[in-house]
Amino acid sequence: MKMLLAVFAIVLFSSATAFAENDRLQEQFNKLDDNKDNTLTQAELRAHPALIQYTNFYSRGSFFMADINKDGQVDYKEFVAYEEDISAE
Ligand SMILES: [Ca+2]
Ligand SMILES: [Ca+2]
Repeated sequence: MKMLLAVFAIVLFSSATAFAENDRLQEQFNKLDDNKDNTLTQAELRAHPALIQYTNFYSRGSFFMADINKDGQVDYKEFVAYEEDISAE
């Protein structure tokens, strides 16, 4: 029974962290998206150097790597995919 409780606690804890992580990314994305069109441009990223220094977008050329469909903008899906890909290392 103790074992079961421990497993349950771990499952609860990890889903809570995953949720918090998504929340954090969404918040970051919203702050960077100045014109609220749900996509990030290079200009928007450049306008927030203090914010992006804690993301994977800080390095040069990262914008082009994140822009999977090469439309010149990073949408939320691309943003999350890029952030999670690199921080999962
Ligand atoms: Ca935008
Ligand atoms: Ca794109």
